[in-house]
Amino acid sequence: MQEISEFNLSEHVHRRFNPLKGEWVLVSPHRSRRPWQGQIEQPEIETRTAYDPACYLCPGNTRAGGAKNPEYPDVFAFDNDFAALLPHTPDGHLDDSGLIVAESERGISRVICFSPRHDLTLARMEVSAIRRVVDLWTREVAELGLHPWINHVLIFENRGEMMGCSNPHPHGQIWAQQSIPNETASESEHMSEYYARTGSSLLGDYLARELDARTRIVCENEGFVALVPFWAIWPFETMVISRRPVQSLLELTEHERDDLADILKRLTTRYDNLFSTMFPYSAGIHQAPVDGVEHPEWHLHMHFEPPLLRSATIRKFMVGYELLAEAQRDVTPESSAERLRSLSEKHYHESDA
Ligand code: H2U
Ligand code: ZN
Repeated sequence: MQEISEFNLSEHVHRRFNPLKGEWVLVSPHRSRRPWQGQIEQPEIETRTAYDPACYLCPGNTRAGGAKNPEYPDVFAFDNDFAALLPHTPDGHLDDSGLIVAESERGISRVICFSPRHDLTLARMEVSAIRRVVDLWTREVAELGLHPWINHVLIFENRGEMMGCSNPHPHGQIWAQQSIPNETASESEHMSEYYARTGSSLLGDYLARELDARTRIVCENEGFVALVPFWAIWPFETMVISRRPVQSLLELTEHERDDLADILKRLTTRYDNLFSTMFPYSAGIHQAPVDGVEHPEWHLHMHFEPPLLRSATIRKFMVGYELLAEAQRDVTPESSAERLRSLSEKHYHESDA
């Protein structure tokens, strides 16, 4: 009979708990060597030029909806021409025995161009240019939050074709709306419960433990820490957490805004360097609802959810067990953090030059 050794997170199958969402993830560390004869992704070939006359987002060009972009020098925001959320939806709801339920939803969808340069990404922009993106995000949150009927603002970026990004021009989106969507509602609930019980920030206390352990940290500066969360689902998932338990972007000091720009550049550069490719991801900023109420339980953070698994061509699929039971991962968060930590913060594009 095979002897059972002592339980060990880097060897034995286990489930990890995500206290932010109250969900579990199955970790199967022994399984990372399984053969792959399935779909191979096409790595994106970077052939972009600084200006593309056919791009809807380049300065001076006409967008798909007919509007003309200004000759913007740094960042540029506009109302999405194909908005998923609209400001003038009539109020209404439907409730048939709590079984067939619907509510009308109002919102505003914005598109944010990070740079006039068609060929750049956050990873390849100067920190001072990313700082302008941070400033614009902050302004947008402040302005959108002024609408009394807007309670939630999500800032996000889909990067790469694999993540459904429609255009390689560096850009992100903002969806501001009346309701608190599922992901934020779940985090809100768990942060509130923790705050009510302990009087402190769930993520602040979690971060203190990570800074002690140092096994899942990727990089850090005075204001922010980038780490692979203990409960990460995606192979190279990370979170960027503010050291100070601020509720939203609106509370960041000038210095912290610079620090956010700095850590975004360093983290996304490490991502690109991992497989020497423009690393695809969905990233988003989670912050307190703008519902006019104080949220001492909230702690600003950013999620990076990248699909790639072993190379630029093999991705993780969320199917079968993940869709029907719970999330599952093979490589441990600790080994992913170690790989990301060991990479250079000089972009491979610059090293080639
Ligand atoms: P994604 O690449 O993450 O899909 O974001 C691009 C958004 O830009 C998308 O929501 C909008 C699309 O509706 N868009 C415009 O508003 N105008 C355009 O001319 C092109 C794309
Ligand atoms: Zn462009």
